[in-house]
Amino acid sequence: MHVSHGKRLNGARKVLGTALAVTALLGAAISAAGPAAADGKAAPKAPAAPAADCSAAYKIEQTLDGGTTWRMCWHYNTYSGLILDKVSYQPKGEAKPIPVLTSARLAQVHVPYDDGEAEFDDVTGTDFGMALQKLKTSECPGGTIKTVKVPDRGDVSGLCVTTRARGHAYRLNNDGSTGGSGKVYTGQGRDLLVYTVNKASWYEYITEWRFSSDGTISSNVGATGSLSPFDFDGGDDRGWPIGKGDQAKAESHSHNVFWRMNFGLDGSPKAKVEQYDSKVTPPTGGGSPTTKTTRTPVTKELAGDRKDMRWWRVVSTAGKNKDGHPRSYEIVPGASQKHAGRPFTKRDVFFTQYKKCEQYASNNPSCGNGVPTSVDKWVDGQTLNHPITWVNIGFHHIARDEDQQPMPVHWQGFSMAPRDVTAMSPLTPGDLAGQNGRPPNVG
Ligand SMILES: [Cu+2]
Repeated sequence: MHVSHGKRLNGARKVLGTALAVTALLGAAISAAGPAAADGKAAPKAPAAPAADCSAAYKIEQTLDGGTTWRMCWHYNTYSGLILDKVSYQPKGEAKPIPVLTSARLAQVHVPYDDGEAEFDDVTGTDFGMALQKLKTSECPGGTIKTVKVPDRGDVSGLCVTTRARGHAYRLNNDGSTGGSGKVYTGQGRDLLVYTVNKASWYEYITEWRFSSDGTISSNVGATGSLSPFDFDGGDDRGWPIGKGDQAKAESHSHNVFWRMNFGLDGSPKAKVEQYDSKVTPPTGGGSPTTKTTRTPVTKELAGDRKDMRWWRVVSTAGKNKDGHPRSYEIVPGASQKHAGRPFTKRDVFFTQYKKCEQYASNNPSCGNGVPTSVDKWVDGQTLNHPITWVNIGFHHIARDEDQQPMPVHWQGFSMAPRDVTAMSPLTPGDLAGQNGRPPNVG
């Protein structure tokens, strides 16, 4: 086990009390009362929402602009904290919710300090899940704060469900000169936001999930709270002076955040993974550059690296849109500073064949003795037909004076964008519903 708990957890004990810290150290990732056991009673039947069969307290449902409805269940675990289950998407015009994700969650926050003396797995190695923060009403503007049953801590009002404007969803000046109506079509988008704040010693992590009216899902982790007070001893090449002069150099470190997604597109765990690469060839002499895109089916487990013009998608084997195209979700990583320090941080994405005990990207507690504990080792050539998608987004944090106090939130994350989930944009105004595919000749 490479994780050195040392100074960080000493601090955590002080904050949270010995009992909590010890429970976390023993690795008791107890699922909080889940949907079925929420109150000991049978869950009421969900009305007309087959994709989210959980009791009301564990159900999230939100209709957004354009008539898009997102539905999901949630539960809570003392490692990852918030876990989303049975996420479905129902844009206007779809008779039934389209199942997208069977489950989605944070799978690690790995924090190595630059001097090599401290390295933390904040999700599995601190009190992350236990230290769910009670949210003030003002932290969940326009929304509802749900109560979370945290093992050994009781009820915490810590899950915010709200909506937020995201600006322009689309705009089209359907110019009369090109045969259009001369009308301007435009819409402002809204997102469903679901988030919690978990404390990991001095840091506080905001885990945010965002579901857009256009079918996009994003997750971002925002780090705030305080810099570690025990790490003000960074040298010139490993820290940054914080405070007067250069007496105290806050030690630089990375936050390598991992997510784990179990897709369930169209209700099936079976899916295909594809990698796309585009190669640009500059013109020889006159003419213009050309670009060729190739599709590589990912038939076996993969540890993947990002590259310009490379992307991946998870493709449904169970459903097609009304154009006859298989539904898929594309993985869209955000800005990342990949950390080369560990085999599991060296790669940007992993696609592994589903195995129940493989839950955390590193320091995985649930596979038992002798089984490798990190995601890189699970990529061992198995055929991929029930892929689990892992995304790693890194941030090298060189502190700055502004990080005190509290530290402004720094965000890192990724998106999953719908690709051919619907035959047209789910937000297409009724007037334009006929404009699918090659336009008719215009005079
Ligand atoms: Cu940091």
